[in-house]
Amino acid sequence: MKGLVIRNTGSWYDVRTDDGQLFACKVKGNFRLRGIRSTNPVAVGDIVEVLPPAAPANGAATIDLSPTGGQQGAFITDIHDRRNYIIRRASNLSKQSHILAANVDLACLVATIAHPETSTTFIDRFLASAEAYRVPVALIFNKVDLYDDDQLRYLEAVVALYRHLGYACHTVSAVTGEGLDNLRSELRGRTSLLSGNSGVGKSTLLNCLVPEARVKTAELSLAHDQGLHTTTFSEMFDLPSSDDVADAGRIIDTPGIRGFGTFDFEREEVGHYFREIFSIGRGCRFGNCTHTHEPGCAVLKALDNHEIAESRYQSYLSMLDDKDERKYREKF
Ligand SMILES: Nc1nc2c(ncn2[C@@H]2O[C@H](COP(=O)(O)OP(=O)(O)OP(=O)(O)O)[C@@H](O)[C@H]2O)c(=O)[nH]1
Ligand SMILES: [Mg+2]
Ligand SMILES: [Zn+2]
Repeated sequence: MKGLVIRNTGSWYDVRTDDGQLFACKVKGNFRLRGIRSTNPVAVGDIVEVLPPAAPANGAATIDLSPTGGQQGAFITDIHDRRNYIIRRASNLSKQSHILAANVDLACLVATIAHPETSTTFIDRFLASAEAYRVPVALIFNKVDLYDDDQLRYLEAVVALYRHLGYACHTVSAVTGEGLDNLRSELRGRTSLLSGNSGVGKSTLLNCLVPEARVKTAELSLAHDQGLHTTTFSEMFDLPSSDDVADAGRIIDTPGIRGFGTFDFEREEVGHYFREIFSIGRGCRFGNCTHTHEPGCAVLKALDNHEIAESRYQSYLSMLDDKDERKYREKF
């Protein structure tokens, strides 16, 4: 039976089959042979084959249900080919990866200018990873209700930078509801992932968009700006449809992440994942220019002329550094 993985609790996977049944599945067999070493062989968004539990021999209609309501005793026996997936490496040194979600149409990064602050390096690493996996992205700047004038000005500059690069940007507040209608239009008809640091309001936003979800969020507190890692597993929800919108889309809430680990790339490839560095870099004298010291480097020239943002270039350098670090450690 074919189904969609909608929840990964760590102990089991909830799968909704085409006929609408919910199964709490364990994984049968070894999917690790498929080229990625990941802590979770199956991810939310995967299309899988499910082996339902055997019917009780005596005909008694007792089905054990999991705490989330799925029928227990089912197995995932196969995973259909993934259109794409978003992966996160536990750390730069780790070969182990975690698949955040599979088969997504849009990866949304929820970011905040303050309470807590999302660094531009984090944003750029997320964007670079999405470029590498060819997944469209949108940036959602949340908590606009909290910002003072300086922070609002900074927000405006950040949004202008990313819009100029061609990324969709939304400024929203999960508390006042500002910007949510535009966001709903962006999500319509697509399967979207919500990612970002802990505490930026992913789950709070999800509860606004899907009121019946009622997922757990952190207690409102002004004392701490740090996230509390409230969400501990990924889960997919259907956005409510209406008379004029048949398919409002699906949205996946994920646990907050501290850093966005890197993926495998070659040094001269890093620039391919920064749109403006890629296009301006075509004018460099050397085809394998790393845009750090080479003569005739068009990127360094554009940086001097302020055609490339300093923050973007710093993020680019930080990803180059990762690569160095790994090479160094691998040697020893
Ligand atoms: N003022 C304000 N507070 C918000 C907004 N969105 C979320 N919050 C608060 O921010 C805190 C963290 O929200 P969560 O939704 O739990 O954050 P999360 O991103 O899901 O965090 P993790 O599950 O830990 O990754 C909570 O106290 C929310 O009430 C917003 O737009 N404005
Ligand atoms: Mg959460
Ligand atoms: Zn160059």
